[in-house]
Formats: sequence, C-alpha cells, structure tokens
Amino acid sequence: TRTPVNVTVTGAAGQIGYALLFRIASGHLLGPDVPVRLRLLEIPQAVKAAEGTAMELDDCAFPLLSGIDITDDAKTAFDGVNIALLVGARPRTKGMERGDLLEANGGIFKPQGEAINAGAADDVRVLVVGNPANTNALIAQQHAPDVPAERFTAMTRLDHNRALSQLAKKLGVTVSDIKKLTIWGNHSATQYPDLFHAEVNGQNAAQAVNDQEWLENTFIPTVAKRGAAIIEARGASSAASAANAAIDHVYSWVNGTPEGDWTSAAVVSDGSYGVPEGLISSFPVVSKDGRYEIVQGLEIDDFSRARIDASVAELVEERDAVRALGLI
Ligand code: NAX
Repeated sequence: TRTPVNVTVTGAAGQIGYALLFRIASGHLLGPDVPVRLRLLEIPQAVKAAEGTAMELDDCAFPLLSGIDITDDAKTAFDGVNIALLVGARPRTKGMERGDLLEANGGIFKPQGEAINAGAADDVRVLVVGNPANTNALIAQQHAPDVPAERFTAMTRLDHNRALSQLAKKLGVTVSDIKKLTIWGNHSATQYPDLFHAEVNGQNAAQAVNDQEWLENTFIPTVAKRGAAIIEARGASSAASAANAAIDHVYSWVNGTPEGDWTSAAVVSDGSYGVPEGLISSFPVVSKDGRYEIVQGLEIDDFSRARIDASVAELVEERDAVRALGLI
C-alpha cells in the first residue's frame, strides 16, 4: 500500500476547514487511490472545535484517511508536511487599518513559513487561502528560504471558477465548453478576469460575448465582487466554494491540467507580463510534471494591460507595506 500523504490544514475549525476536510479525506484532493494523513492546526481556543470535526471525520470511516493529528503548534503541524493548506488567517474587523491587518497576518504567516522551512517534506506544496492571500503567501515564502519559492502559491481558483460560471450563463453553454480563462493579479476587488484569451467551443470568448459593455460593467465586477455578494446573501463568507477551489488548485497542481487548457493560480512571478519578479500574482498557468508554469507569449492589449497593471500595483503596495513593517 502507498505511504499516506501528509496534508496540513490551518484554520481547520473554521467554516472553510469544515467544508474542506471531508473532501480531502474522501480522496478528492489527490485522487481516489491516495491515502492521506491529516494534521489540523488551530489556535488554542479552537482546538476543541477541531477535535469535534475530527470525531466526525472518524465517523465517516473514510478508507483513505489513515490518521488525524490536532495541534496548536506550527512546528508540529508542518513536520513532514507534503501539502500545506493555509486557511486560517486574521480577518479584517471593523475600523481595522490595512497596516494592522497585514501586521496581524504577518504574525501568523511568518512563523508558519519558518515552520515549513524547518520541517516540511522535500516535495512540500503550499496553498494560501487565508486573506490577504497573495501577500500572506509572500510572507510565508520569504521565511522559508530553503524551500523552492515556486512551492508557495495563493488561491485565485475560486475567482477562476466564478468567472467560468458567469461566462457559461451569459452564453448558455456549460463550463466544460470554456477553456483558457485567466484571473490576473491579486485575489481582491482589483483582480482582472480575462476573456480575451479564453475560448468557448473553440471560438474566442470575448468575440462570442460580443458585448464590451457587459464585459466591463457586469462580468468583471460580478466576478471581482462575488465574495461580497455571497456575504450579503448568505450572511457568511464563501466556504464550500472556497474549499472546492482549494481542492481544484491542489488537484491540478499534483495531477496536471488538461492538454489545450489552463487554469489560474497566484504563483511567484518570474517577471512574466511585466509583473515584478518575486511577487505572488495570479497568472494563466499549466501544471506539468507536478509544477505550475506560467503560460507564456500571450498578447496583452491596452484594455487588459491597464487592468493587470492596476491589480499588480496593489500587490506592490502590499509588499512594500509588509516590508516597511519588517515582516519580510
Ligand atoms: P473562519 O473565521 O471561519 O475560520 C478561520 C479559522 O482560522 C478559525 O477557526 C481560526 O481559529 C483559525 N485561525 C486563526 N489564526 C490561526 C492560526 N494562527 N493558526 C491556525 N488557525 C488559525 O474563516 P473561513 O471562512 O474559514 O475563511 C478562512 C480564510 O479564507 C479567511 O481569511 C478568508 O478571508 C479567506 N478566503 C479566501 C478566499 C480565496 O479565494 N482566496 C475565498 C474565501 C475566503 O474568504
């Protein structure tokens, strides 16, 4: 039998954690033949709730789940980790300035980066979900100098999936008819969902839409502000869809993207498309041989350029702010 893959989930007692853990344990993260061992990291006050979730995981009798450990210590949580899902973060509370938010999250992602550096398995892959996801990923990455930088990613797959669904509705097609959609930039309201390189049943998506007004004033803001719309409707932020996107992100990373398609992920920039090297920004990516690679050579017109630049400028500001705070 195969050795179980060590999967660590932080913020395991939170609402995304609750939606995520059962799907990991049932084989959706890595595949139906890959046993997993779960490590749950929580803050001390939430360990008991995590234990409750672990009891329910036991009660599912998942054949692929070979064990569950729960801890409030990052070093323990990341020792030998193969897949690290960093979901727990400090949310923005009323009246909180951006600097305070970044600092509070620096206090979480710096020690977690250090713990990953100290104890992770050689093949560790890290996905940051907790917001501000791109910059939290950058903080963790900067504190893990012995881990290849490309192993740190942040999640824009939910934005990608939201964009697929909105476009499919508009055109009366299914999501499987759509290929090569891209989310560029930051996982925030400045993100740019790009239809100009996307294809719908082989036809260019922007041409198929043929409605610049809809693209600019409906599609882009609907995707970018979907998180707020979910909170408004549900009274709580996206959880199951966020968990689903995290599953998709890791599954694609480990198992590859289909030929003739790509997906979106925030990965360390190599300078492609004018995104400053080292920033963790969303790009069109393919996954090959277990690595995410930025799709090269796309032509970027002025409309897309301005939007990519605006989102990247926000990432630069966040990076400079965490630098000024001494967090990286
Ligand atoms: P919850 O508040 O339900 O859960 C967060 C959990 O993290 C809590 O149980 C808390 O105790 C734990 N936690 C806090 N600090 C921790 C630490 N240092 N170590 C371990 N655990 C810690 O939030 P939830 O709805 O689950 O969302 C989690 C994060 O995902 C938030 O930051 C949220 O903003 C972010 N999201 C990111 C998305 C994305 O697309 N990248 C979309 C969904 C979501 O909004």
